[in-house]
Amino acid sequence: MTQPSNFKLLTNETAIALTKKLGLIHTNDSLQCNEIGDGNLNYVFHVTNPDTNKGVIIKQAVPYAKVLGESWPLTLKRAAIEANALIQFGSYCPEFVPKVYYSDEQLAITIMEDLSHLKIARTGLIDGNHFPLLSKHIGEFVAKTAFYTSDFHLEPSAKKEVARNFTNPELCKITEVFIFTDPFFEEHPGEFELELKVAAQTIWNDAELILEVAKLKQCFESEQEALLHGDLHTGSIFASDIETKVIDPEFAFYGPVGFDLGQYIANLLFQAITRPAAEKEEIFTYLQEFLDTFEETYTALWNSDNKSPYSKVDGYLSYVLTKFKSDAYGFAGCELIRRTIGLSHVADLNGIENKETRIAAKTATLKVGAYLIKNRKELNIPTVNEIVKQYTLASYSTL
Ligand code: SR1
Ligand code: MG
Repeated sequence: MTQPSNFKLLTNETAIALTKKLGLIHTNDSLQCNEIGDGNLNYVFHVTNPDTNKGVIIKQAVPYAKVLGESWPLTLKRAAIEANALIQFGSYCPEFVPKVYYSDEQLAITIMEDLSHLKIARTGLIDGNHFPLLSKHIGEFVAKTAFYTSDFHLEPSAKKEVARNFTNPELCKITEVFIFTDPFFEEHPGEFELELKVAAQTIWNDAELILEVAKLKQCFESEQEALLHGDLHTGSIFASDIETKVIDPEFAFYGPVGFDLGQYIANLLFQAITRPAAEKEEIFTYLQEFLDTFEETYTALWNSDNKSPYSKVDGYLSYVLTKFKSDAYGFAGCELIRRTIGLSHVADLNGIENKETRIAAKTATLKVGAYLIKNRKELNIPTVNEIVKQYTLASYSTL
């Protein structure tokens, strides 16, 4: 594989040397470094001063997708896209993204704020931690980034310029293949347990569903509504009970707003599906708070900062919000299905040790996913709540 001539993989030693050279941690003493990357694509070095506990994170992309192996070459430009997206998002809501200290396009490196005092939201939710502000923060984050990067706020030519800088075909291709295509065709099987074959076949043979997925894929590929994070699942969010930070926007591109909304919704739904009945309610509160905050924040920005000559036209805002939400439920359905019978499974489901319970949870996930896709235009959170309860009860009662 050809690599850019200046590209060199970091080691713990060179990561420390770079941190010292840039003066990012003031010390005369020795620094420590661990490679902590557990994601699908990159290496992540955590450099710290053990005396003060001050640290930085150095993220380095490699010229292929780690999870797929060297046979899937992948642009190093994604590191620059990620750094630029963090900077852009930080200009709208600095409280919700890590600070970027340094980036090097040749080495595909971004050095950023150490967030190790926080927990990855997916892990925290699985462990039963409570994040009372998480959904309010993410709702505000998506509303602000979606509004400020759209044609409603930017001059159309300025927006096209930003969109050009965030053209991200290789990372979009991962989504197009692994979320919108492979899980829906029998001839492109993903990874899943044999016991799910019948449920998977139900998806592949559902002509109505497949047509709706085709429409959602078309929406993802062709609509340039706003600059998206592009991979806003709960593994891309650090949280505590008071703080929330969105990380990893290497999939950032101009796309449909519902995609970011839908990713977050789906990844909360894994929790709603897998939790015992009494603990599901908390997740539905998160979902409702998320959409409420998104809508309130977006509406306030629309009323104060919308530059479109049509902004005051009766029904226009409502039309836009309704479209975002129906796209969101559809995209959420695709995400639920791909994390179950496609690539890149989630710990919420795979971490269920008892096989029968795990298969029941995955079967319910597939059914909820298909329902969201087909009924996306009529949905709201209370209805989704009912559907999740019905399908989880039905799947578990067949045990
Ligand atoms: C090949 S990368 C697999 C998945 O990991 C990322 O987080 C995205 O969700 C992608 O689809
Ligand atoms: Mg990621």
